[in-house]
Amino acid sequence: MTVRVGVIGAGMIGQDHIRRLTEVVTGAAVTAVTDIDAARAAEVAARVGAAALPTGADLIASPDVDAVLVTSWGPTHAEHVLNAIAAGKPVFCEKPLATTAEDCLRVVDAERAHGRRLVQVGFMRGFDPGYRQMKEVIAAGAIGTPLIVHCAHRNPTVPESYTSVMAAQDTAVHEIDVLRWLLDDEIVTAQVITPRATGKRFAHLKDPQLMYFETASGVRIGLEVFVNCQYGYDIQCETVGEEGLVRLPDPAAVGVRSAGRHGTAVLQDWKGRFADAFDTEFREWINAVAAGAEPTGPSAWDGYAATVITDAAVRSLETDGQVVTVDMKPRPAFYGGTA
Ligand code: NAD
Ligand code: ISE
Repeated sequence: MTVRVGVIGAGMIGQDHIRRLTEVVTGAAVTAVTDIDAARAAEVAARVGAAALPTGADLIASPDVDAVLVTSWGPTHAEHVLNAIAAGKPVFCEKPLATTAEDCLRVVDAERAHGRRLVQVGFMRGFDPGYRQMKEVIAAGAIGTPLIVHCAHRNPTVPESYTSVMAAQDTAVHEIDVLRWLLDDEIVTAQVITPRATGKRFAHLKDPQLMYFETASGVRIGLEVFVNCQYGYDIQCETVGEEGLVRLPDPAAVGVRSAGRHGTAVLQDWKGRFADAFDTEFREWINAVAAGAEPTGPSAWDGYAATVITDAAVRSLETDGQVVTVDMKPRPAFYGGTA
């Protein structure tokens, strides 16, 4: 069976996922595209022989759409996801699930009322081969009980539109999601400290930022977010346990010896760094939809959790580094919890 996907939002990542669904993943076709920029929707739709539809609501209602991909701007996500749930269609929503905790909970409540999982949130790190190997090592007990995680999330530069709160909401949110999954633990406090700012940033931006998180079991996570590091896109993660440590590998790259130096290139963006993860994420999502099964990737609850944890980090940033307790509801049994 070919899964017919409708795409809401034909911007940068929407176009990359359309390419992925049409050229990389088998068993999927993109049959409809919409964007508030109608000319862009028409152009992108024409490239893959899809229909360009006027609105997200039209696309979700279309009989030619089996499953929905939401890649529009974050503040519009909740509306489209809620419409897809109301139509009973599987929906993959790029991060964030919604920009407020209240909207995330509306999605959670709607999905629970529907009675089975329809929503997958586009946190892709858990599909990366390196993170998957780290999880296997930790779960097998090979490093003993995890105690500390050291992380860095560096981007070469960001545009002027990137603001200080986005360090948590847009950037650190990936570590927040993947570390909850990696440690199988919940984050309960957040603290954000701002060291000396780099001169190579737009003046309004606090960059770099040091973020500290504590989990329910007492693991301490330290994360450097540095989005104007200049040299490349660099993701580091090391988990220290009672009996050893496990470190995320750098992506494989050829070593070059020339002019008296030996080195490897550093990737420059998330698209290259996580290309394999995105491909696997969509292969597994399409396989689940084709089988009529529930999605296995990050859930609406994970989307809610990521939002309330980033809210705590933002409150810490705005209160000069106070330790902020995460205000999370108890996890419902529907999402593997006890409430
Ligand atoms: P973008 O601005 O390039 O594209 C967004 C598109 O959505 C634009 O074409 C815009 O016109 C359209 N749009 C906005 N509101 C709409 C609506 N209501 N209906 C239809 N179309 C609408 O942005 P982007 O970089 O592609 O990011 C899109 C989403 O993907 C964001 O939520 C972002 O956080 C997420 N993202 C995730 C990752 C990741 O690593 N997983 C990376 C980049 C972006
Ligand atoms: C961007 O939105 C992403 O999702 C990238 O993975 C991240 O590295 C970047 O900082 C964000 O702005």
